[in-house]
Amino acid sequence: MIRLEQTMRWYGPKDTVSLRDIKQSGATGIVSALHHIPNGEIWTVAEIQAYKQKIESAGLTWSVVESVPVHEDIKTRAGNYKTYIENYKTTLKNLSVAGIQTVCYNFMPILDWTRTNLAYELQNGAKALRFEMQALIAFDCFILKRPNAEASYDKNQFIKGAAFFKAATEKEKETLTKTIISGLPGAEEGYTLQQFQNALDTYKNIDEYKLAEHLKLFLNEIIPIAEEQNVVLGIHPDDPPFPIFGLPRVVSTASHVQRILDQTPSPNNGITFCTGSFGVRKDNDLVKMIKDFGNHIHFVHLRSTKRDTEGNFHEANHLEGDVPIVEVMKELVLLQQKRVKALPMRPDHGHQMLDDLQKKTNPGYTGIGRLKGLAELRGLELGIIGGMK
Ligand code: DNO
Repeated sequence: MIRLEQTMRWYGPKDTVSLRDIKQSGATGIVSALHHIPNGEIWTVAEIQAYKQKIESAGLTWSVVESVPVHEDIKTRAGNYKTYIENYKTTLKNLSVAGIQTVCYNFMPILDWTRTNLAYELQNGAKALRFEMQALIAFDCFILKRPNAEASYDKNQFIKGAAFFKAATEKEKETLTKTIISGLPGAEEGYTLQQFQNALDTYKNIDEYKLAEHLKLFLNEIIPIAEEQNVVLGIHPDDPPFPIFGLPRVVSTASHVQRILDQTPSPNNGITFCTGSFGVRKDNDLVKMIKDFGNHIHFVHLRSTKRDTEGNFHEANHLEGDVPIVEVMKELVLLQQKRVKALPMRPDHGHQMLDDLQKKTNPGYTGIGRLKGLAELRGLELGIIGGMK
């Protein structure tokens, strides 16, 4: 039976987790990007080849690009968006020339993934990433002071946010600000408070429908190139999968995904199935989503989150939390059997634990936490396959 391809994300030569470490984890594929190239610029064949060479000399394969970032001008359809779309097409062509044909991207306005606490201590002393609504509100209403921010929240939430702000020390406020707007690993962009407010202003007249339209117009241009170049594209869901800072969201639910697939019909137009992001919403039936969108799932992020009823969540152990990971894996094993090529998956995020607690690590991307996640996930997959024989 063909198994899922085990991959791990690598942030390039500056990553504290080396290619050799990843090799030792048992992963065979690397998920990476040319992080040093500014958003919107063309990735040349020479640069791509050199990076690929580095990965291959460690005995690994560059399986997935995560991400070719979509420039803000494309999302707002302003400024130089036409040039950036042309550049995007050229980058896809160049990647294909180098033999890299799975590309992950997202269409989240301004901020890539967002958390409010990067060191949430679990009962066992390990640290997890956490998103807390009251912290977000404290930042939005009292630190950023976004005009009319209060209207985005219900009264109870707002009161909790105000209390959170009141109790926070200056240092805590500073850390919170940095956590939200300085850019988490892979986000490629960070902002000052003023820059962030300016960026928010560019979305003043863009609601969900307009943003969905912008995504459609973008995909209508790049999918034909992807088809021609045999490149598959997987859009990553919004993280968190609900609006923040009054910004529109277009990849949070199953019906959002359906709209993306209907708007630009093509086998190359697909998704990165991130169980952690989609799984934060109770109304996302993950198993049904794999059944419904299977042919369009080009890449998988496996992790679990534990949510409460107030919009807070933290990253759980890979096999625990709210994601029905056993059922999800069963469905992925079935999906894999219908495919000719191995579907790349990576353990997403992981706790900071053991020796990594002493190290400076990329939030969510420690060596040991991800090694644990990957080991558990491949064991689960093998057990399921074994039970099917
Ligand atoms: C976070 C990641 C995201 C993801 C991008 C895809 O850990 O899952 O940053 O890479 O949203 O474009």
